Amino acid sequence: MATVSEVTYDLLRARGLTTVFGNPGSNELPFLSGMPDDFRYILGLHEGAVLSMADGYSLVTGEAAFVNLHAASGSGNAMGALTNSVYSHSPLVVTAGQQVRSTIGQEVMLSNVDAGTLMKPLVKWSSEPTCPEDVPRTMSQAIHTALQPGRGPVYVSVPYDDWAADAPSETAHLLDREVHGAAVLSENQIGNLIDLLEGATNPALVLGPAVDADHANTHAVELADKLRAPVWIAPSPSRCPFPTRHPSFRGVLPAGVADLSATLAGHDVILVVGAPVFRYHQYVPGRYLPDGARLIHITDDPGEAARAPFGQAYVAPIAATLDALASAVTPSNRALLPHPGEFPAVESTGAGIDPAHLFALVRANAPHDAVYVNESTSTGDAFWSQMDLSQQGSYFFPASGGLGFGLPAAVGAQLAAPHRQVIGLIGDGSANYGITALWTAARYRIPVIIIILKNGTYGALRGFSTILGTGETPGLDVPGIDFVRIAEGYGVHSHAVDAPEDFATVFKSALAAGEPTLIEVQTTFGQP
Ligand code: TZD
Ligand code: CA
Repeated sequence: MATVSEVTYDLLRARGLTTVFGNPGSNELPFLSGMPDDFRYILGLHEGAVLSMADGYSLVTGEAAFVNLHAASGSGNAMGALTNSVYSHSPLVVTAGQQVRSTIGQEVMLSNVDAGTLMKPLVKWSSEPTCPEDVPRTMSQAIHTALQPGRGPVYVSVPYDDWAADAPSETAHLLDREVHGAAVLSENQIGNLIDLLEGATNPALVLGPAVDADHANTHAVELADKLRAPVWIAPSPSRCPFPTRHPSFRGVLPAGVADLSATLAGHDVILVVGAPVFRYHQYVPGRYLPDGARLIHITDDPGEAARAPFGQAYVAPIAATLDALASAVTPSNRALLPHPGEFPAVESTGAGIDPAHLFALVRANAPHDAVYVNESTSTGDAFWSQMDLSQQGSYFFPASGGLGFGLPAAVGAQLAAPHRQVIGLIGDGSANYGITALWTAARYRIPVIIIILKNGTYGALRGFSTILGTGETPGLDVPGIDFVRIAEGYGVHSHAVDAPEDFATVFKSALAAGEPTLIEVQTTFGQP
């Protein structure tokens, strides 16, 4: 008779979850001791890094990823990172080891008291099975729940004495279960949307991360081309849904209410696809929409549709809907949009490299299909003005703004994408929250390139101190960090540069090296 452990591993294999991102403790050892040879364990040294590595992996594969953490303390360490996974809709199956079932109530060391509620505000679903026999079914429920539309992370706590128990014979049915989804908009609904788009004088498209996640980028281009309409990326973007050098591309919408509606002034129909309406950030009150505008919202997340404060929402799959709209809409005879001109000129004067100049050098030297994981928080405008992103899955940013995602997610993304170069663009503040992922990159020889933008400050907070009028506050600067020595301590090759030509030389050799490399770049900071 098979054990709970054996059936669970069979189930994970059947669902393609043979990579385990983890950091173990005593509660997890009985699970790990049963791990079959065709599984691989990727050790991370801090649970925030473990979670974000798994997230980066899942973002690239588009599939679920499996995480194994230690009890409440390990789970707690991962919770900050988990805030990003919620808003990136990452189907992470997060598990944690629990103390022996009969002792949890005594609150012995390492018992995860009330484990089912620990992650509740963040995860889509959370459980501790009520008995050992129900562990495989609970794990199956967790995986299918994570992957249902409105994807998101789930959590399962398993007492460690459950793994050796006999699994009921009927659990074998779990292995070949499938959960299919089929809802698409009706012909009538598509027809109404087409009428609206064709009847618009000046339509605009606003695209969000789900367009990229659902591989709908080319459908978005077709729709924009047929409508001859401008395209913005929805505010606070965590992915890039549209080619940044396409004539329709207008950049990222500002993340304040008044600024956003002012940017869309003059448009009568605004079609938002694959984004919440909206992920505002800075509080700039005002009117949600410009005069005379109607907003139509297409999302695959029922929660996004329900909580939006305005707009007509349709809950539907993104790629199928965009495809249907792009195929059915009559091409417009509005004027063609002009091709974008040259990239804005860049130069660096004095000590250090201007961030826009750095991005121009990255663009000029990196492969065209490189994957960028960005966690440099004061350089967004420079990034979007200098980069040429055209392929699906080229850009990731922490979806909830929780720092500590970027560096580990770049490592996880590179593990998932051996044929694309992954480049982490990480601020000298942000790097510290996920720095231990460097060790994982070295240990498993994951050839990611991490570029540290070292300006010695929490630049974005300096920007906010201007917006909020808070002036000079404590805790704004991070001088005196030597990332070259830190990286070498973890076993990663590293270089420090402060001149554009040196960066280009070092970057080219890193691209050729096929090994994890960190480049610390002295950058300049201009008050945003
Ligand atoms: N802690 C966590 C986990 N997430 C956060 N978002 C913050 C703190 C607050 N925070 C920001 O929102 S941006 C920022 C902090 C500390 C500065 C990051 O500095 P950086 O990048 O060096 O990475 P810039 O370009 O200098 O802003
Ligand atoms: Ca900084």
